[in-house]
Amino acid sequence: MKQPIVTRYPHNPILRPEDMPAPCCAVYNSGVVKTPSGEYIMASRFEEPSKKQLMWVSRSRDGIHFTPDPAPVRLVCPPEDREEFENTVFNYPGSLIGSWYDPRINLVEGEYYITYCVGGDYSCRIAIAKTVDFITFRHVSFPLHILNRNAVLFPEKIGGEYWMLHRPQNTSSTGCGDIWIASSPDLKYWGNCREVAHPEHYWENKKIGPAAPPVKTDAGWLVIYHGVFPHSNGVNYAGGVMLLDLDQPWKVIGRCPDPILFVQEIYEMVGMVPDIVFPGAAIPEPDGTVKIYYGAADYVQCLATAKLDELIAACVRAE
Ligand code: BMA
Repeated sequence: MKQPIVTRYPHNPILRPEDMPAPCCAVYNSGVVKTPSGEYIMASRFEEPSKKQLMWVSRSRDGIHFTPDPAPVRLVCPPEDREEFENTVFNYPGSLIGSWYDPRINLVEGEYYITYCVGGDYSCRIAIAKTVDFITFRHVSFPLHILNRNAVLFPEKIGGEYWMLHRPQNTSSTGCGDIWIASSPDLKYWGNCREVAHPEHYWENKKIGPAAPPVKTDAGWLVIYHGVFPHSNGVNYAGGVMLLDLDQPWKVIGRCPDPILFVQEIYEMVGMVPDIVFPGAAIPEPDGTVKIYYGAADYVQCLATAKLDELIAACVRAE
């Protein structure tokens, strides 16, 4: 058996419902960023007892011990888009009415953008917001039409355009869910959509979607993604890794055939939804390691680490 390239933090979970300053059913599927001053900021999916989903920010000096803010994130919208925003985010029809969830934090051209999902399975949309203080998130756009989710932004323009990986909701050339890419001149109007990758292996054969915002490396854009296996008793989520071409990010240039992170620990098996590991951030550190943040069992937030060169090698070996 191959050696695992991902190591879990031994004292996982790093954030649990009981750590939060308000009644909480679950806190998970977080996006994380490391600021230039070395602070780690985490935006988590926060489930109220009412089942309403909010976003809640926590902060840390070491990337391990996080202190939650006293209140959830405030989502605001400029007046010109407010009607569409409120109808989409606060009054949207679907199974998750009034829900905003699964935030990713994207540092794009030096500014912080949050990509997140609104609506339920049959009405989900991607939303983009911008923040400077991680207290207030200001609405930027709803890229693309409904039935898209899991968006992450590339940290810089490529060929003069912004780029976003996303997952159309359970629709694709293979009948599963694929990773797609779109580009935009301004982060508001999106198009130029094309398929990047579809499920290729058993462990991901129901669907794959972007997980962490892409990390630029000499070998290509490193993308941690999630893959879903249709188990007889539900679904199993795992994390995979692939490399995209630096100049043509719709081209896969390497992909690890095996999951790098898969359900093994009890806290990943027991929660609101069993058998889920759902990565949302990959933070490269100066010592060559990468912190991988992931939600477990739709209940708690966890941390694992890997070496950047081993993640790259795992993709390249596959070619
Ligand atoms: C997806 C999203 C994720 C969740 C996963 C497993 O559809 O809702 O937030 O972690 O299902 O339940």
